[in-house]
Amino acid sequence: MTIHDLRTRHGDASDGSADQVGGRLSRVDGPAKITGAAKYAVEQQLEGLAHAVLVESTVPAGKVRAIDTAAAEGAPGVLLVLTPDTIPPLKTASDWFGTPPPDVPYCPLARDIAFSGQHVAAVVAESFEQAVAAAALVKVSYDEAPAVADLSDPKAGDGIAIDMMTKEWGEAEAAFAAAPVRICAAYNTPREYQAPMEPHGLIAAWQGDRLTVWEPSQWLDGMARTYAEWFAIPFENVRLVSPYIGGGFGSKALALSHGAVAASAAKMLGRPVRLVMSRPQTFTGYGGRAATRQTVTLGADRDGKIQSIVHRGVNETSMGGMWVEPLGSVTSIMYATPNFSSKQNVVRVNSVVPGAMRAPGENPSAFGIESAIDELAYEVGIDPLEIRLRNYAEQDPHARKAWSTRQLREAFAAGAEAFGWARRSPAPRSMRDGNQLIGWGVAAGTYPVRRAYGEALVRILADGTVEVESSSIDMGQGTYTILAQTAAETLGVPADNVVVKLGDSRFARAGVTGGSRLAGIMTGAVHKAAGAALDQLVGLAISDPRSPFHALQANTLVVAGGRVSSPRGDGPEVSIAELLASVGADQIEAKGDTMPANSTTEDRYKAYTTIATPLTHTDGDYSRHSWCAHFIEVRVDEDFGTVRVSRVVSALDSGRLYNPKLAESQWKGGIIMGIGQALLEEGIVDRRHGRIVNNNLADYLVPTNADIPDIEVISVGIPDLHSSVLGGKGVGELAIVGVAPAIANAVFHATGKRVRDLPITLEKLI
Ligand code: MCN
Ligand code: MOS
Repeated sequence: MTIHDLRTRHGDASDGSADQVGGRLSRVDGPAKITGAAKYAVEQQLEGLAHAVLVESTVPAGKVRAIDTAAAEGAPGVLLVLTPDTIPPLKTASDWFGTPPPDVPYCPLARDIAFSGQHVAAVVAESFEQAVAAAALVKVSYDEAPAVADLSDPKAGDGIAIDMMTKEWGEAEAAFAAAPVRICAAYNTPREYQAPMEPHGLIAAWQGDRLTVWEPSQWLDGMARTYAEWFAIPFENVRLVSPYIGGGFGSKALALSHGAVAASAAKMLGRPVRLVMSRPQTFTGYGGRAATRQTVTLGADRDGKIQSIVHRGVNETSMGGMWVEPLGSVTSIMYATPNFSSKQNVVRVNSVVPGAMRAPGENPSAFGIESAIDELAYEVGIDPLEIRLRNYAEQDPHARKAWSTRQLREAFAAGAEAFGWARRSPAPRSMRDGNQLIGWGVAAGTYPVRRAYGEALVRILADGTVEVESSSIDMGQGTYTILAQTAAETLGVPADNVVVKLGDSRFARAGVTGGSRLAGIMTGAVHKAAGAALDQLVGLAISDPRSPFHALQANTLVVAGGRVSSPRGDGPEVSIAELLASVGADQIEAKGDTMPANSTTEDRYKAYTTIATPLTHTDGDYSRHSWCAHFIEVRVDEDFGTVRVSRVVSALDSGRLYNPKLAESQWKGGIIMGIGQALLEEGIVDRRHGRIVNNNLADYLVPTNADIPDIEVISVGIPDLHSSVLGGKGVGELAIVGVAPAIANAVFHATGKRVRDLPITLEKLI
């Protein structure tokens, strides 16, 4: 099977060998990680390394009155104490759209406090322990001001209307008023945190006006641009290195103020500086998922057909920054409705600006609409799966365009079959096992196909091995592996002979790894670069008089298993290494990218260092999304109200899968995170101090093995060439979407109690 041959059953080309796209090759970076050979950013051993530790505000609002650094400066090993007064001013950098910044200085240490945990000072010392000890001696006094702790603070108000988010068609309010069946409920999600295993941190080192930063990064080119702008040096002078990343989940795409502090300290000292956040600091160093509130009202016929959806959403943002969590994103596309209205506000609170966390927008959006349609199902007495099919959207109801592919019906069918949904007894509290109430819930999920551009370099070396280079990254999704497969298949070499090098901003450019777009972009770019390298190789073999194929006068050759031969098998057969040796070439190198042909250098810089990309998911004639259906069983202890997820079957449409083994792993990871969101995760705010109290992995609960049952994932995708070069759609974020409502729906089925506030903890059930 070739790369152009898309006869893959349900996009799951498990018949493909590991050397091909679609094969189940195990992670090629796995052995390095397991044996400890993989070096993470802050593990670099550099001569003269100094250690920085941050001092953070203990009040949520007000001004720093004074910082007494005397004791810290006199402490053993201390090299430098940085405060807003002693750190040299930087330039303000542009935002991620590349908007030209205001010409005002930027200070990464704050005098004006907008949240508890804001960086106010930093201590740099010879050793990490000395820096920690001295940081404790820095005395900061504040003029405290009243703070808005969170969304439920009476001072929070209704917030600011984000008109851009308004989506409306028909007469939603009137149709709701006229509908025979009406559902109206509020759904809330708390602050949640990415909590990757590897905390934020970096090493910064200067050589003259050149800066090297070893830092875990989901976006080398974007972060390099920010560092360059802060320090007013050319983009080319910044090198970001991030070959291995211990998870990001959205939290590692941007250069943050702690990075500016470390790079400033390194510059001042003329020594490399390492700064690693403590686990508590990671909770305020970058914002987690914003807390959200939604009201969903559904007007329907008695047979469950939706006539109107009115949706209002609110998310929290910070005092100075703007984060919009698009709450109407699933609401507006999942079901067909003639009348629709969705609006959103944001409310400013004294917190760090919230940020991207696996499926921002879609995730809380699905909790609202997928809970509400379940409520409607019980109201009209129709099976929750059947009601979803009755309201199936045959085209994108908002964009009014055909779906590129939407295998959601197939997902419902395959999931229901594997789960045994037909055996469900409809009434709440009607299924039990001893004192455990059993509940079966279903919910759908979706994530848009975000597309952008990518670039790759492919090099065939003299010994026949192949190198692939890209400044894109692998934080655990499988980029190394799928790019090795793509190059192997395109060139006709074993995947074992391909070395993929990622995570260095000096390599061929790539944009942000966010929005589940990297696999589609980079398989396309590598396919193109490898195709160009293959053309060069075959061209040489045919045209060079020294080549064993020269006399054949063939117009093409076949490369398979790393060996070159004529299509009819009538000539010589040599290895790639032998061919290169015969023509005296020590390597072949080709770059490939997916940018439009006439792109300028400026276009490229913009495409890779900003997110101002013109390729929306509804560009052209189609609306492109991945889809899924989750079927979940819970067991609720009738006496204690404890909820356990005992079975998960999910059927998912991500188009063609580049590597089913890795896609399944991604999907399961998303589902596990969804189980955490449903039952455990919640940033608890101490309203007196505007502080997250459970800012550590003992108190901020994430699921462990004992919380997770067997999870069955089924691929129902078909190749979607409107979505990517090779026919895949997004995988990374899809599966978290819809898990929490499926669990809430299962809990209702088990107990008769509807929980509309995540997480579903036992006190909400008894
Ligand atoms: N894949 C596939 N077939 C497809 C698409 C993808 O087999 N059609 C597989 C590949 O192994 C690919 C992976 O799925 O490497 C993810 O591809 P994609 O959906 O394009 O997502 P990205 O590579 O852009 O990864 C980012 C995405 C996001 S946005 C978050 S958040 C997230 C996620 O991936 N964070 C993760 N998955 C994560 N997984 C780990 N281990 N750690 C994180 O921090
Ligand atoms: Mo993912 S939250 O888009 O990095």
